Amino acid sequence: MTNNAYDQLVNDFMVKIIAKNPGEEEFHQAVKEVVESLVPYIEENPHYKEAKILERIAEPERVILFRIPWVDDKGEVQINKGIRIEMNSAIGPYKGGLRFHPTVNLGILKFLAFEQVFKNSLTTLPMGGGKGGSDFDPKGKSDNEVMRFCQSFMTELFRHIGPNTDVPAGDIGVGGREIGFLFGQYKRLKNEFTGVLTGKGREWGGSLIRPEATGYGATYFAEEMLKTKGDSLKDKIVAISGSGNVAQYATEKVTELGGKVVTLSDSSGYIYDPDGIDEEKLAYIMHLKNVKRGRIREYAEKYGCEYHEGQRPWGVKCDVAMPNATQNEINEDEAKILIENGCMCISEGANMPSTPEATLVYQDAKILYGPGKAANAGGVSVSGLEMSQNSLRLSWTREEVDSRLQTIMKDIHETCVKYGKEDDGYIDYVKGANIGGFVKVADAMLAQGVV
Ligand code: NDP
Ligand code: 2IT
Repeated sequence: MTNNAYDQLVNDFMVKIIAKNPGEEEFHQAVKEVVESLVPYIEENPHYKEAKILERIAEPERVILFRIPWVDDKGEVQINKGIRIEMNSAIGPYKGGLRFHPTVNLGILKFLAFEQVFKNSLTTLPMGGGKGGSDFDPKGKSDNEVMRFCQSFMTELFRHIGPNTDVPAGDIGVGGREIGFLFGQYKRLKNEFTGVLTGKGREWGGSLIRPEATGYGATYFAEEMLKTKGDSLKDKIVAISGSGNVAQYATEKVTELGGKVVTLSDSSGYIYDPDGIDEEKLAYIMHLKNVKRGRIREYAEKYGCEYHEGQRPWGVKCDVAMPNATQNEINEDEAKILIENGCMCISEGANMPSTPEATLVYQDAKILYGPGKAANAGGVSVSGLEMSQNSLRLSWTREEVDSRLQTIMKDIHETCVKYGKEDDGYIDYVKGANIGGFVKVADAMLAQGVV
């Protein structure tokens, strides 16, 4: 088949997806990227086509929509939307984070749940895919307001989830504090202490290294990609976006491996610190963001470096870029600037942070490009390890979990090479991750019949 014929098949498929899921642009974007990789593979393996695996995998098994009423500190009633997408359970219970952010809607959570199916399959662990969240904005809310909101959220969600059914975790706006409140309410309603959520506190069923896992994993993935060129992170200049969970621990690991992180950001702007964000400065950021819940601008005021209001860090000269904030945060122009400035490697801690046009720029330039579903799979991998520890009623040491995480990231890298290496030696990690993630789920779906 010619490339034109493949394009036609992709377009025909997307016309149906768009008609069935109107207005869900991020979902269309995520599906299109996967289908572009899969169509040639499926033409070579027609049993997937006959069983309509692609059509089935793009339709959630179940979507739960609910009302979250709660009372703020002024005594006023507030209403938010609650959503849980149970996307695919072919290889294990639904698994994936919860996002609390004012932009959350059905299309964004469906894109995230769809990505999660392939990502979780890549981890080698038995987890299906799901995602959920709310348009609740934790910014500016008191701890008590966040608690009352989380309790109301779980008062509905609890009946749909369980340690063998659906196991949520954190994502944007959901960290240790929120998981604590959600877990407390689940336990109270069910009268059961189980591993129904991951990202729990260390003393109550959480895994060591889970907070670190996504940022560490994305850094290990960058190291693996660089290794294919006989290179490493040592002495590399690294631009990171975001300053939340993923960005913080990516900064820690990059620094530990000898790289220099020169940027971090939040939704208001970015800081540029050419001296590098060392251990002491990172401790300041962790306190600023996790305790004081302040803005990244305050870092520039404290350390006397540049702050660029309303901008993203991709114009800064770097060897490696790690977009660790949110979806579509690198566009085509920014991708071109990164390449012009000599960037050789992009490892995505965030989910779908590069637009399709940006991705094409990386692929044309043949740089090392690790897409989110491979590069950021370390977080959900350690969630999977947390589930195993909960089932065993044991807890592994930091070293044990970190070594398993490193092995998993290496395995994911190998899977990408297996399915993504081209004749000229270039590794198309997008194709590799999409096909590598697909095969296990698709075979399980075939084995389980038309369900
Ligand atoms: P956090 O809430 O801890 O941090 C999010 C960071 O991104 C903040 O600095 C935030 O800035 C910034 N940000 C969020 N939304 C936007 C936006 N619309 N525009 C610009 N900046 C924004 O979330 P995480 O660090 O957990 O998540 C970051 C990314 O990593 C997300 O894409 C998430 O899906 C992905 N991810 C997370 C995993 C995890 O284990 N936590 C696992 C795998 C992927 P501000 O404070 O101003 O909002
Ligand atoms: O996008 C993701 O992989 C996550 N937010 C983590 C999911 C999880 O279940 O740990």
